[in-house]
Order: sequence, then C-alpha cells, then structure tokens
Amino acid sequence: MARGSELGTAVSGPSRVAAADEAVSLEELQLAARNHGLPLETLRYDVTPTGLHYLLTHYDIPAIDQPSWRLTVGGHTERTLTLDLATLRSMPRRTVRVTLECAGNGRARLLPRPVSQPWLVEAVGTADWTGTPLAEVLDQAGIRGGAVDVAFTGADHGIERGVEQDYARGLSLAEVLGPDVLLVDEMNGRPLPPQHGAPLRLLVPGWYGMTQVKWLRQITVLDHAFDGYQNATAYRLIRGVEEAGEPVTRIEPRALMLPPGFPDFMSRVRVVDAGRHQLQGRAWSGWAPIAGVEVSTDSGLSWQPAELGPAAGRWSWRGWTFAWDATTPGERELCCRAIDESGRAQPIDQPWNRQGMANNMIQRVRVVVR
Ligand SMILES: Nc1nc2c(c(=O)[nH]1)N[C@H]1C(S)=C(S)[C@@H](COP(=O)(O)O)O[C@H]1N2
Ligand SMILES: [Mo]
Repeated sequence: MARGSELGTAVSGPSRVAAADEAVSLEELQLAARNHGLPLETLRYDVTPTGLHYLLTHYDIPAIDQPSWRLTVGGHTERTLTLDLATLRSMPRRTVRVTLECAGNGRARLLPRPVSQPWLVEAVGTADWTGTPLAEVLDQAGIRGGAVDVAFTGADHGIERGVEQDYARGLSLAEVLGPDVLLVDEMNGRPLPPQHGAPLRLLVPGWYGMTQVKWLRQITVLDHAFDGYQNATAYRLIRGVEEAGEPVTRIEPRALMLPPGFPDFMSRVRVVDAGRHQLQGRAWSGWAPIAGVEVSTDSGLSWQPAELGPAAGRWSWRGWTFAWDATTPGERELCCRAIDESGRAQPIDQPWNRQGMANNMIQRVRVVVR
C-alpha cells in the first residue's frame, strides 16, 4: 500500500475537527454534492423511490464491465469459487425490506464539527433488496475450522487520510451467517444501479451503511481478525486522536418527521397555518424493534406519544403519526425521538465523537405558525 505522504500535500492528512468558527468548506460541499441525502418530504414513501435513496461513496463509482465481472470467494475455505452473475442469480433468492443509514448521519450539527461528509439528518433510505443468502455461497466454498472473520472487498479504489486502499470491510463469521445477510443484485425489483453497487453488494440488515459493501468483487474468509483501514481506523467511536475506541456496528434508534407545511427556500423554515396538523414520520433501529416514538411541539421539550403505524418487517423503518394543534401563531420547534425494545433511545444533547459516528441526537424542525 502506498502512503499518501509520497503524493505530496494535495491528498488528505489525518481526520480533522473544525475550529469553533470554521464554516463548512468547499471540500465538504464537494462531498455533499456527490453524496446526496433523502429529501425529508420523501419519508412519505414506505419504500424510497430508487433515485431518492441517500448515497455515500468514499472514492469514485468504479467502471465495471458486467459480462467479465466475477466474484471470488476464498481464503480460509475448502475451495476457491469464481462466480458470475448468472450463477449467483440461479441460487436461492430472498427479498428483504431494509432501511440503510450512514453512520455519519447527523455529523454536520455536532460542535465542534468533524470534517467529513457533512450530513444533517438525511442519510437514510429504505429499499427492497433481492439476492442470495451469503451463507449459501460460503457453504459452497466450505468454511474451514478456525475461521474468525470475513473480509468484503469492493472494486473502488482511493486514498483516505494518506492510506491508499480498495474499499474493504470485515465482519465476524457469526455475524454474516444469518438468513437476512444477502449478496444483492436487485434494488426495488430492478438491477442494482451503478451508484448503489452494481452488479453486486453486501447487505447486512441492522448495521450502519459502511458495512454494506458496494461493487463487491472478493470475499475472503480469514483465520484471524480483519484489520483493514475501514474497521481499524475509520468507523470507531473515539474522542481523542490516539484512542482505539469501540467499533461502529448497528444502527442506533432514530425518528424523523416529514417537515410540515411548506418551506422557505433558503432557510428551510416551515410555514403552517394555525389549526390541526397531522405530523408524520418514520422510526428505525438496528438493535431491536421500535417500541415508541414521542413528539414535542413546545420549546420545553414536553414529550407526548405518537401513534405507530404497522410494522413492515424487522429491518424496515416504521411509520408514525401525531395530531398537532397549532393554536397560537409564532415560531415553534418540533422535535421527535424514538425508543427501541432494547431500551436504546435518542439523546437530547449531542453524543459527540471525533468522527461524528452513530450520533442520533433528536431532530429539531423550525416552524412558523401563521
Ligand atoms: N465499495 C464501497 N462500498 C460502500 C461504500 C464505499 O465507499 N465503497 N460506502 C459505504 C457507506 S459509508 C455507506 S453509508 C453505504 C451507502 O450506500 P448507498 O450509497 O447505496 O446508500 O455504502 C457503503 N458501501
Ligand atoms: Mo456511510
């Protein structure tokens, strides 16, 4: 692996936290323009229309010649497999509705701000993903005794904080054998589009987005822990530069609301008429099913229960509604928060860490009642 230092100062150095008065930079804007979020009003759809699903790509969308593309499966296995798409598609298939969320969602609101892709709250989307259970493929390869982790490598290549790499993530063997862990080649009943990992991506429901390796080209069973960059350096819950920290894993609970009324173009502040409004939104957690959603419509954060809609499978977000009587004109702040059946909830104060990971602070929506 080449070190970025050989490439001069034009490539990124260590991760950075913005100074107290440092505005979002053109570099952050450059990332934000490539990696778009979900327009919050489209939380109205049970399944996010494909082009509206959030996107996060560290490097470039790679050029892949689909006819000659192959997936190799090997390492600590009885045999090495080389599979084309037709072979994968001839294996048993499942469709699972899954809500994906980027681990950095919410990062741009943290103080001080971790300098990276500057998400507010919109790095989320839900799709019907279709593919072959990974366990079937690993079974064909034959996992040898003493296997510990499985590494998943994409076809995309870049430099990150000075380290040149193919995007790769590792997971423990126990974690990847579940029936809903899939190698998917279809999204919402159509072939995966290039930006979402065509021709094949890994899908591990309940885990944050970094686990869902796109443009998958290699699966390697390891007899030791995977120590690649995206596990060992990135995606850690750290407060100081020198800390190793805990790894980022499953999605913390979050509720979001469709912003009510209509927006002001620049500020996005909402305008609503006085009267009764049906607030609606979605809530999800990768740890356990959603147990409840609460809404506050005053600045004192007095929480009232929202009504949950029908559950749409373990890995999909759940709809909720709340009747809000907007009686007196003036400025309001609407907030919502989710709690899951494991007791995990959303904090009111920011859960700060250096990379801005897994921070699920409550959403606040500014509204003017007229
Ligand atoms: N090969 C590869 N896979 C990847 C990434 C990447 O940069 N390269 N980004 C990851 C991250 S950080 C996220 S949040 C999800 C985003 O998936 P989406 O773009 O399909 O929404 O893909 C993950 N898989
Ligand atoms: Mo992400």
